[in-house]
Parts: sequence; structure tokens; C-alpha cells
Amino acid sequence: MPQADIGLIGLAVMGQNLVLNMNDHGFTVAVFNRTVSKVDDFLNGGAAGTNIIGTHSVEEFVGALKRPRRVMLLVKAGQAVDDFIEKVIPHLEDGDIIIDGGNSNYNDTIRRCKYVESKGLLYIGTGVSGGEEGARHGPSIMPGGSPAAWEHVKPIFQAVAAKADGEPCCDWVGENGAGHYVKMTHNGIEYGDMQLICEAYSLMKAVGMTPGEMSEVLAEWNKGELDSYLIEITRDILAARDPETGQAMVDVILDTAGQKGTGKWTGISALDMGIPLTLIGEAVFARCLSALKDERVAASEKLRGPKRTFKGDRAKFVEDVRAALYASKIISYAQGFMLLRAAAAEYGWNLNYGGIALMWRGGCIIRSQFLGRIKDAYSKKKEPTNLLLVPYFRSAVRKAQAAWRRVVIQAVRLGVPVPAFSSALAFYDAYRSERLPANLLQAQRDYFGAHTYERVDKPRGEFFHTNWTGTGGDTTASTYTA
Ligand code: NBP
Repeated sequence: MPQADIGLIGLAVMGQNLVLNMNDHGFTVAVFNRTVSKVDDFLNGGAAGTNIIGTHSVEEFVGALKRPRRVMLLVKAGQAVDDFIEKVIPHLEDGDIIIDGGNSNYNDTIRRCKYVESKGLLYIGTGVSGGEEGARHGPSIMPGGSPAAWEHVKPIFQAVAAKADGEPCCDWVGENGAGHYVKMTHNGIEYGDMQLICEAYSLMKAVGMTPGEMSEVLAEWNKGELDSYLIEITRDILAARDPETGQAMVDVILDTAGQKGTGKWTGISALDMGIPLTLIGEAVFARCLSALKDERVAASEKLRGPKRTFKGDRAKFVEDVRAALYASKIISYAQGFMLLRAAAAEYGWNLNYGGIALMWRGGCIIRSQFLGRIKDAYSKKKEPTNLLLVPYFRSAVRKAQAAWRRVVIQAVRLGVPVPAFSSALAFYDAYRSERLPANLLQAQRDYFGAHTYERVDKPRGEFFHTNWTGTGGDTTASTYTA
């Protein structure tokens, strides 16, 4: 007699913790893993004394599941997901559900959803965020895929998800790859948030502050509008000491950043759709630049910049940095939601932006008070075209603006790279420009490639070409916009 409410394949850090979380909430879970010995290790270790059912073959695993069978994969993203889909499909029946909870690329999820549905089954691709701690005590869960599957997983997912203001940080996102797209965008925003905090750290370091002093500053910041998980953990990181050397832990860590790809995917998607996701793009490139450690060390001996001597009032400067960080963060989220809107139009998803902000409000890495403001903005009757135009954010940026400009100026003076702070400001200045220098750009394109231009004194959609040199012909290139 099948007993399990859900089955989970993949007993690494995320899988084990999510299973224990489901068990705590009264669900019976069957588990399986490619390396089968890990099933028994888990049952005799972390899962000892629980109702978790260990299985040692795909047949036994599927046989333990109540119908409709819910098979969740939490394995390494990529081929492993396709391999397990192939392995479980022959054992499933119409209406059974395969759920991929890993960090899969949304394009793979779109493909897999179509394939699994063609076999008479249902598919969910869901983002699960919050790392080990989140999986164990309440992650943010962002499911998308076959709409008919939602009612069958909703009670489980919403029970185990984090709660923010009493509401589960989990709701249906949309069809096929929507869940994984939203999770990807979450990770891109996470890249941006982390880079912004790193730039604040770098500026405070440049004016002579110690990690311990910075930790105290972040503790203060965390009491105000910057209140967030990432500020909180950075406060603790900056206070930590290396047991081996006694130095600040942050000072003994090599300055080369890794990445697993979700930030890059976010940037690629933005470029594909023509969305100016500049801050996240800079955050990804900042990691790439950090990885060129040997080249940077060599260049540091040869390429000169200004002396890093700061003469101003340090406390005032730190307050300016806080304001600049907040304003830049608003820009990053405004850009992130621009991307989601474009993706919704491109893929035909009916995204609920307020719901997405709520899903990110708790449980995940970018959780913050600030997301409550975004949820409020999207809960209004008239959906804003851009977060920057919402009165709360408009006024927050107005208040922070002078400080933000002072920080970027000071960074340039000191020779401290602040690609996220400065690109955010450049975006703000461009987005609020009624006229940009693209008129000249169009003239250049028309000059060398006969790409044509529109005129300010003629209706949109009429294209003109000038024979700039007197020697070119009147033939124009096909008109396109990019
Ligand atoms: P990993 O991403 O390290 O994956 C480990 C699991 O994948 C193990 O069960 C392993 O089986 C299985 N696996 C591998 Br590796 N290659 C396989 C293959 N070719 N065929 C079948 N199974 C294979 O685990 P994780 O860190 O727990 O992450 C799980 C998923 O959740 C990933 O997609 C990850 O990106 C995502 N995620 C992780 C975090 C995090 O903080 N770690 C946060 C959010 C999302 P084995 O035991 O036999 O090697």
C-alpha cells in the first residue's frame, strides 16, 4: 500500500534538508539517490527517527508513492535532470507529476515541460531558494509548469515554505519555464545586491575603516530601510576572525569570485530581449574581472591611479554610502522587474509581480523589508509601468540622490571601482532623459550603413536616409530595431 505523499530524488544538501522540512510538517516522504548507499546513510543519520521511507531502486521508489505520484528531483542541474526524467517516466501513469526543484535553466524547463506533458504526465519546474538553512526551515519556492499540477503540490509546498507577514513565500508563477525564470531573476538580483554591498565595503575600506568598524555600521544599516538577510550576514562576516591568524576573516580570503551561471543567464536573457539590466550585468562582469587575479596583480605594478587619501568627514561619507546603496538597490529591482515584464510578454506568462515580491520577501537570499514595499507597489489597482515611478521609490531616490552622486564622485576621485553604484546612477540619469544622444548614433549608423533614421518633426515609423557624402546612393539597408 503506497504511503508517501511525495518522493524526492537527490540526497545532497538541499534534498536532505527539504525532506526533513516536509517530514516536520507531517508529510510522508519517500527518498532515493543515484548513489544508493547515501539513502541508508541518511536514514541512519539525519533522518533517524522520522517517517521518511528509504528506497533502493526507482521501482521501489515509485511504488511507495500515493497517486497522483509526486516525484521531486533535487539533483545537479543539467543532464542529471534529463537522465532521471527518463528513468522515472516508464514507471509513472497519466496525471502523475515530475517536479524539478534544482537550478535549471528555464529553456530546459520549457523543453522538459512539453516533453513530459506529451507523455500524459504533468511537470513543474520550481525555484527553491534559501540554501541549506532555507530548505530545512522554510525556503522561498517559485513553481511553474503544467497548471493542473499546482493543486496537487500546493498544500505541501505552501506548508514547508517560509512565511512572510503570515503568508507562504510560495505561489504559482506561471506556465512551463516561468518558475525557473523567476528563480533565475532572483539569483541575478542576488548578484546585484551582493556586488552593491561589496562596493560599500570597498569604499569604507578606502577611507581607512577596519572590518570590525564596518560590521558595526552594517548592524546600524540593518535596523533601517536596508534591513535584509544579505546585510545581516555581511555584518557577521565582517566581525568574524580567522582562528589561524587572528586576523579578520575577510582579510584572509582570496579576492576571486566564483559563479555557477544563473547571473550570466539573467544577463543573456536581458540582452536577448533588449532590456537594460545594467546593474546585474556589471555584477556578473565584476566577478569575471575579480577572477583575473594574476593579470590584476601584474597590472597593479604598472598602471597608476590617484592616491587613496580621503580628507572628508568619515561618518558623513558612510551615511552617503548607505544612501547610495539604497538608491542603487532600487534601480536594480526596477531593472529586474522590467526584465520580468519583458519575459512575460515574450513567453506569454501572466506573471503576478506582487506575488513574486512576496515569494522573495522571506526564505530566500534576497529577502528584505524592501520587498514588502515592492509587493505593496504591485498590489495597487493600477500596475506601475516601472518601480521608479511609484511614489515611495521616486521619493526614496530623490532623497538619496545628492549623497549617491557624492559617493560616485568620491569613488572616481579615490580610484575605487564602483561599477554597480555608478551604472545604477547612469541608468537613472538615462531613464529620466527626455532626449538621449541616440540621435547622433542614428546619424552615424545612417552614414556608414544607410540604416535610416526617424525625424523629430515627422510621425514615428517614417524612415529617412541622407546621402551624407554626396557619393553614396539612395538605397537604404532594411530597417530594424535592436
Ligand atoms: P548538487 O547540485 O551538488 O547535486 C547533488 C545531487 O545530484 C546528488 O544527489 C547527486 O547524486 C546527484 N547527481 C549528480 Br552530482 N550528477 C548526477 C547524474 N549525472 N545523474 C543523477 N544524479 C546526479 O546538490 P545541491 O547543492 O543539494 O543542489 C541540488 C539542486 O538545488 C541543484 O540544482 C542546485 O543548483 C540547486 N540549489 C542549490 C542550493 C544550494 O545552496 N546548494 C540552493 C538553491 C538551489 P550522487 O549522490 O550519486 O552524487
